[in-house]
Amino acid sequence: MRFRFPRGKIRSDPDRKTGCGKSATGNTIIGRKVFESSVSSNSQTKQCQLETTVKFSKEISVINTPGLYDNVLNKEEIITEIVKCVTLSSPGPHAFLIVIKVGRFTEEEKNTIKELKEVFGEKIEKYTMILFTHKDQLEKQNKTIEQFVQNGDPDLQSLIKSCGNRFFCLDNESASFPQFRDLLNKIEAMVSENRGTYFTHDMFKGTEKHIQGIQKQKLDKKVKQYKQRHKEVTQSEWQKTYWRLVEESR
Ligand SMILES: Nc1nc2c(ncn2[C@@H]2O[C@H](COP(=O)(O)OP(=O)(O)OP(=O)(O)O)[C@@H](O)[C@H]2O)c(=O)[nH]1
Ligand SMILES: [Mg+2]
Repeated sequence: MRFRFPRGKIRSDPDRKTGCGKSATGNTIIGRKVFESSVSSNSQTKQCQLETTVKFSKEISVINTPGLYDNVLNKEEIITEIVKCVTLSSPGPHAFLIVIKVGRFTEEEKNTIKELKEVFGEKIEKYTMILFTHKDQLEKQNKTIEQFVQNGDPDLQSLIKSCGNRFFCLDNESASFPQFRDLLNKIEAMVSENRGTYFTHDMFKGTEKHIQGIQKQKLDKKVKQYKQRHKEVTQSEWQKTYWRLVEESR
């Protein structure tokens, strides 16, 4: 599937005062400010970025992406970046986190899982969790996230339901170790439910189609030439190179 939106113009989003906190969430998980996160009425993150940390003797990689409803990039550019993120996490991600700011669930966000399924296929639901940010704002109202969800928007409830009722709420402003540990436990519970499997390419036909659109033959040729010239490359070097070749093949 290919998405087409008029190019060049910033789509105005009256709801967008700042981002929902994707980059800030990435920083909380990594434990350092590695992703640019700021208050802005225009979308800040335009490219995927992979960062890795080691916690509890485990290597944790986080890939930050632009928002699905970014108001600077067009839809095709966003989908390309998000598809790229799945390849960056080769052999595949264990978890997708859909980040939503507490108290702000826009019309566009209601379609999130539908759009992700169109690109990545039905199985993505098994690997997805809803991650709310701005827990501090909820606490000011003496509300728990469970209360917020129970008394909240039915569309939000059905989004959570479609993701196996998995959700978590973070305060990125005062990112603490217990929050990180609890989030990691929740993600690991989902990984166990999936018996440790990661989300792989053959699970999503839409992505394959998308990549085919990027002149697959031209790409295959470039990959072959590169591999002939470079016999030993590390996985992270290869991930970077692969996407450079994808860009060159467009
Ligand atoms: N109070 C509070 N502020 C937060 C929280 N999470 C994020 N923010 C703030 O919200 C603003 C936007 O956060 P970002 O992480 O840049 O949002 P984003 O989703 O990455 O935005 P784009 O990359 O532009 O799509 C920043 O000023 C963050 O400091 C939170 O849990 N509590
Ligand atoms: Mg960002």
